[in-house]
Amino acid sequence: MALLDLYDLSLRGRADAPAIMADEPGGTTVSLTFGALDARSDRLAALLRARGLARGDRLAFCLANRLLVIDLWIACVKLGVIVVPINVLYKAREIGHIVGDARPAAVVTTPEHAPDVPAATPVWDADALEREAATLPAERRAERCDATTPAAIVYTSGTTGVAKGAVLTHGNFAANALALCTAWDITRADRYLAALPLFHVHGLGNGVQCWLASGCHLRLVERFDREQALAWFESYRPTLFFGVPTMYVRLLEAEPARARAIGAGMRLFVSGSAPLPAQVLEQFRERYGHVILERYGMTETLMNVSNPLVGERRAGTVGLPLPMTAVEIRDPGGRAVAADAVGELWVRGPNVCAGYWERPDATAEAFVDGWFRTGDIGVRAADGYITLQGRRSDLIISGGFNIYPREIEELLLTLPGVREAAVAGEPDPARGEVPVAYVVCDDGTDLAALETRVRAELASFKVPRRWVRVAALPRTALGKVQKHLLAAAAAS
Ligand code: MCA
Ligand code: AMP
Repeated sequence: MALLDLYDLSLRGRADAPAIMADEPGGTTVSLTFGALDARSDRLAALLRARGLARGDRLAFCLANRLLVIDLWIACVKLGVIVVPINVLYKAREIGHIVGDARPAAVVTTPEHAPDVPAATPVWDADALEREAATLPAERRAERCDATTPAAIVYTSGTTGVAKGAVLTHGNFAANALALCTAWDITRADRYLAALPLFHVHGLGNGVQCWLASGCHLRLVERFDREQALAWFESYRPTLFFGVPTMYVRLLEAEPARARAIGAGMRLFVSGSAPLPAQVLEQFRERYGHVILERYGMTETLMNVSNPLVGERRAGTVGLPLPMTAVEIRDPGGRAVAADAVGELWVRGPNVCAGYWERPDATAEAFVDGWFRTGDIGVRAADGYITLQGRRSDLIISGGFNIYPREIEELLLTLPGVREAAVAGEPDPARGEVPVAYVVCDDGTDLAALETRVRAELASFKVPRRWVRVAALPRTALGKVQKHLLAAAAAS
């Protein structure tokens, strides 16, 4: 299945229908039909081609949500160019790794982030690109792509602390869109409020794909803002919202009457990327009159499991496998376990990525006989509902953003005065978890100075929220740090 054929049901089939309203840098708001959107990406594709981009080349972007990100995505799908999204919160060190690994022809970004791009890689200014594309004729010259054509390389950190690129194909995105539109009954009648960042799979792989596949209407905002979120709901009157649990915690701040009125116009609230606490689901139901639908996915697999649209949305569970995706719970030897027994989730389906970019070792480790090992631990009840119970790695998820402690620990160990360091997650009522640093350091080492260095080098959500000086790290006889004992070691 070619992804563009799916998009064309909307881009061409519904050319005169309203497609998108987007907040643009500078404060303007733009509205476009699907036909106008199609023309914009044709123009941009012509410009990218003129700049030498061809099928299989990579093009990175480091941008907050704006229309140009959508144009870039559709233009690259048309050209068979592989999109490499970069989190706008990343600093030079994190951007440098992705750019060095994916070797994009250029990074599209703003003057703010340009200095963080390695000097050898061209930087294309987003505003200039948009202006120049607008001067070109809108003529469709698309490549013939198929399900196996790579569409994106999305970086996701491994346990090594070094991010790996998951190669997601046209077929992966199409399968994900069809599964979600079917499971959640997304149609052209929907109105989707898009507040998730477009540089991650939740916003890009679910939001944008469901919108283009269904032909519904999308309202794009630059980022989720707790002060403005309610006003967006009231003025746009969406029917559909996808969010991370932190967004739902923030939405609970609404006055009951306001929340009820917003809920009355909504059809479906979906949560994912991190566990949704059962009490948040319950408080949200009381306040908005909706049971949030929780689902489970990964960058490497897009969406795997979802609570049902019709039927019981069971708090604390992620529901049942999505159409076309097989899920098995297996023991460490790779054998499927019985109902209610704990094991690792293995998944297989057209949604699962082709492997890791130029990492045959990591690909071979993750895939066994066509099954992908997620690293997530869970159980399946006798009636099929799956509950996640943890992860094989010590990943921290804060506000829906992933943090690998190893990356922070490795940085800390390079700083003067630090002898040993361990980073662990601590529960947080709004963000789910936040990172805490435990350090063994020389007398006179200033923890505030360490924090300043970390803030300069890493994305803000990775900066430990608490710094604890300890005499020694708790270790096993083999020398492995026992992270679950860190808090106790600090108290003693
Ligand atoms: C957060 N910050 C941002 C952004 N988001 N800065 C710029 N642009 C953003 N988009 C920074 C702030 O500067 C601040 O840094 C810190 O993050 C917290 O921001 P705050 O305003 O206090 O917001 P919040 O109320 O805590 O909410 C944060 C958020 C954000 C909006 C929920 O965490 C977010 O957008 N999360 C979504 C992540 C996501 O899309 N994950 C999907 C991954 P400072 O602390 O320095 O002040 S894909 C995935 O996991 C799989 C596939 C799946 O299953 O979906
Ligand atoms: P990422 O690498 O950003 O794609 O993050 C994927 C990870 O997020 C998964 O492996 C899970 O550990 C976690 N995740 C996604 N959805 C959920 C959910 N609904 N509940 C708990 N964890 C989730």
